[in-house]
Amino acid sequence: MKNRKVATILNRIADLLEMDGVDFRTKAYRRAAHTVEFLSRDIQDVRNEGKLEELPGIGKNLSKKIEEIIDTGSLEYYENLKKEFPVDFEALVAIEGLGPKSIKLLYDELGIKNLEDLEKAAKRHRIRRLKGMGDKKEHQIIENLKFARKTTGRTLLGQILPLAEGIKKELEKSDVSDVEIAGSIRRMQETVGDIDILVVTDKPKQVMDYFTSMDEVGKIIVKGLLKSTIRLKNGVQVDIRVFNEDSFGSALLYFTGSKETNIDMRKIAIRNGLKLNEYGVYMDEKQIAGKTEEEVFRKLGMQYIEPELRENRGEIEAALKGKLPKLVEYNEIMGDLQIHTKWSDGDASIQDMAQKTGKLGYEYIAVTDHTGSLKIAGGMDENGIKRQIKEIDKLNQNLDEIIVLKGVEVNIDSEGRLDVSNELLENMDIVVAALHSGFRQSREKLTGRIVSAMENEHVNIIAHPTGRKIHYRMAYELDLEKIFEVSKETGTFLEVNSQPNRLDLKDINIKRAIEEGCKLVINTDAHNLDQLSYMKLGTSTARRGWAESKDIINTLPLKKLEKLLS
Ligand code: DGT
Ligand code: CA
Ligand code: CA
Ligand code: ZN
Repeated sequence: MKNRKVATILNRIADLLEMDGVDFRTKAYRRAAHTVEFLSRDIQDVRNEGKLEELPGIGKNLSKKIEEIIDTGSLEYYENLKKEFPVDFEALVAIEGLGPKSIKLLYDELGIKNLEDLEKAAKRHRIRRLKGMGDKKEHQIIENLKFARKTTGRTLLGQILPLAEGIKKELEKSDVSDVEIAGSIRRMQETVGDIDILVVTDKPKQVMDYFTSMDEVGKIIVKGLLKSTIRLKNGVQVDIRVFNEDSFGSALLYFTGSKETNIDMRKIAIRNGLKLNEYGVYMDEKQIAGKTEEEVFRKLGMQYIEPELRENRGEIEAALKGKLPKLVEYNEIMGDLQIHTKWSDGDASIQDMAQKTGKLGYEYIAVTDHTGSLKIAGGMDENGIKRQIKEIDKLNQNLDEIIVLKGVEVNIDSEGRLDVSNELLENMDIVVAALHSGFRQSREKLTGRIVSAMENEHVNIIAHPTGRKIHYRMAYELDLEKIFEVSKETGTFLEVNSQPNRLDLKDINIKRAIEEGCKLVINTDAHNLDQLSYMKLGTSTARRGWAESKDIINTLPLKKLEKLLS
C-alpha cells in the first residue's frame, strides 16, 4: 500500500505552497491528500483500474502526479519545491500552532530548520519578538514540543487497520491454516506501535518465504522459522509468529495482550494451581487447554473477555464474577447522526451519502452540515439551511432504504451562544453543537460554553466533546464530571466521534460517562463516502469504554429514536 506515501507527499506540497499563503492550489493538494490517506482501498489498485480521476478531489493533473509517485517512489515537482526551502517541514508542521506561514517566518528571521533549532530559540525567548508571535505563543510552542516528542512513533489505528487486514488477506493465500491479527490492533487501541500476526502452518519455511517477499516489504529485519520481523515500505514494522493448532488460542491470548492483562491472567492461573503461557494452560506438565481462547478462559473459571476490554481496567475481576458488560456489537448501529455533504465542507451530495448508508444497512442518517460562522468549512447561512431542508424533504420522498434526518452542526461561540437562531433550530430533527474555536480559554469558561449549549432545549448532541486530535492537539481543559452531570440532566447526548484522529470521547471517558448515566451516540462525522466506514473505529472505542447497546442511542430503530429526540 502506497497510500500513506502518496498522501504525505501531497500534503508536503500543500505545506510548501502555503508558505506564500493559502490559495486554490494548496486547498486542492490538501483535499487530494486527505482522500488518499483515508481511502479504504490500495491506491495502486485504483490506479491499475484507471480510476484515479473518479476519487473525490482528484483531477487530471493530480492523477498524473500520483501515478509518478506510485511508479517511481518520488515526484520531481516536489523535489524541486523542496530545494527552494531546506527545512524539516514534517517535524515542524506537526507542532500545533505552527503553520507554513510561521515556519517561513521562523526560517527567514531566525534560520530555524528543525525541532532542535526551534526549541533553542524558544528557550532563549527569541521567538516572542517576532511579528505576530508574542510570549503566549512562545510558551505554547514549548509545551507543544514536549507533547509531540511523547507521541511520535505510533500510528493511528484507522491508518494501520486496513494495512493489517490487507496483509492478513495476503497471508491467507499462503500455506497457512489460520491467520489472526493480534496485539494492540486486535484490542483496537487508538494508536498502534506495530502489527502482530500469528499463523498456524505445518510449512513454516514456505510461509516465511512468502511473508518476507510480499510486495509491501521494505526491509527484512529478522527471518526465522518460528518468528520473523519485517519493516514495510511505509515504515511500519510487522512481527509474525508461527504456532501449532493446539496452542493457537493461548498464543492469541498472549500476543493480544495487553501486557498488564497477561500478567494478571497468569496470577489467576497460579491461584488455581495451574500454569498459563503462550502455549497453553498446564496442570502439572499436562496441557489442559490452549486451542481456543474461549477454552483458556473457561479453564481459568472466567467469562470470555472481548479483546477491546483487555487493558487491565477491571475486566478480569468482572470476568471472574461473571459481570462483564454485554458490549455493543459492530452490527447493532442503525444510523449515523453526523454527516457532512457538499452543502458545507463535504465532498458528496446528500443523495450519494444516503444511498451509500442505505447499503450499510442503516435505517437513518442525519445530514449535519456546518453553519454560518465556520467560514473555513463553508458554513451555511440561514437561507442555505432552509433550502437544504427543502432538498431533504424532496429526497426522502424518493428514497426507500433510508430516512434522511434534517440536522446542522452549529458552532458554540466564545460566550456559549449558538450561531443559528432558535426559531430555525426548532425545525430541525437533529442539532449537533460543537466548539470549533477559542480553545485556549480557561477551564471554567470552556466548560461553561458546552454547558450553555446543552441547556438549549434544541441541542441534541455535543460533537467531539473534548476537541483532542491525536498527535496534534491535546483535549481542551474541561470539567468533564460537570459535563456528564449536565448531559444527564438535560438529556443531551455526548458523541463518540469516529474520525481516526479524534476518537472523542475516548475509551476511559466513555466509561466514566456511562457510569454517570449519560447516553452516547457514535457518529462518523464523514466528509465523503469512504469515511462512512469509520463507524467501526467509533464502535470499537465505545466497546473499549465498556458501552452496551442501551448506552448508545443510534442502536435504536428510527421510531424509538424519534421518540427519544422529541
Ligand atoms: P503496541 O505494539 O505498542 O501498539 O502494543 P502491543 O500491545 O501490540 O505490544 P507488543 O507488540 O509489544 O506485544 C504484543 C503483545 O505481546 C502484548 O500486547 C502482550 C504480549 N507481550 C509482549 N511482551 C510481553 C511481556 O514482556 N510480558 C507479557 N506478559 N506479555 C508480553
Ligand atoms: Ca503490537
Ligand atoms: Ca510486536
Ligand atoms: Zn465537523
